[in-house]
Amino acid sequence: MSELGAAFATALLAGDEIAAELAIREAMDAELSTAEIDDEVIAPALWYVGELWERGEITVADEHVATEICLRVLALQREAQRLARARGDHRVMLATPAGELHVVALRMIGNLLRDAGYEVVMLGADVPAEALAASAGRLEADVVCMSSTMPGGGDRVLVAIHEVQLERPAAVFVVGGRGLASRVRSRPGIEVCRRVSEAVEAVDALVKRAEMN
Ligand code: B12
Repeated sequence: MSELGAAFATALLAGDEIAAELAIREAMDAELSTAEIDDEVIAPALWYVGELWERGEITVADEHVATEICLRVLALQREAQRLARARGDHRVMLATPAGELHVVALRMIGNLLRDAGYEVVMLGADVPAEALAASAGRLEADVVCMSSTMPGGGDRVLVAIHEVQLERPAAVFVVGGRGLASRVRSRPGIEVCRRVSEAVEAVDALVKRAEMN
């Protein structure tokens, strides 16, 4: 916390908006609450700026820049909260297709999406296409994430997508894993990813696009 506070104060004094934003993003990533960030990072940095100003070590213009950066950072916090709340309105279902037992990547994705604010329903490994489709329909999944590691898995993913689309036409898909053949490509409503770290961004983009349609 004190390191983040120091980094933030240094950024304010340097008039470095990007470094200030990075410090606050780091605080948010470390799961500090908004109140903690306000009380333990932003306010002390401004108190320090005030002391320097009183002592004549910085100008009133420096103080104004610091305050302006803090106000922008507050807007950033609000935007992050809005995004997290909006994600909570969307249900993401995760499964591996029939015959696929490798679930580590899927579990990682489940954690990332949950942390980002999405409602996550983890079906786990080896889910037949019809069962996945029935769950997606009954639980009104907005997004279905699938992972496929074994050769031939791409075909099973495509079959699963087809079945889900019959039951739940509004659903969109994020898929990944080495079992996907090259013919499984990204197209409208389907995003193919190489790494778990791409999952949240991919789901965000698909959900946004689906809402615009
Ligand atoms: C653990 C493991 C198992 C465990 C799985 C346990 C479990 N609960 O998951 C068990 C013991 C069950 C298992 C079984 C088998 N396994 Co295995 N297994 C592995 C191992 C060691 C690690 C897999 C793993 O978790 N990796 C870590 C994750 C995070 O990485 P990843 O899956 O590669 O995913 C990355 C990307 O592909 C992407 N990604 C993947 N999915 C998705 C999805 C989305 C939406 C997104 C955004 C991204 C994404 O993100 C990750 C990177 O960020 C691998 C070795 C390896 N090289 O991977 C072998 C491996 C996958 N297994 C293999 C084999 C052959 C088998 C068996 C056939 C063995 C046997 N004879 O029984 C069975 C088949 C089971 C089946 N039908 O699925 C082979 C597959 C070779 C191939 N492609 O032909 C491998 C590569 C081992 C090897 N070198 O031979 N296995």
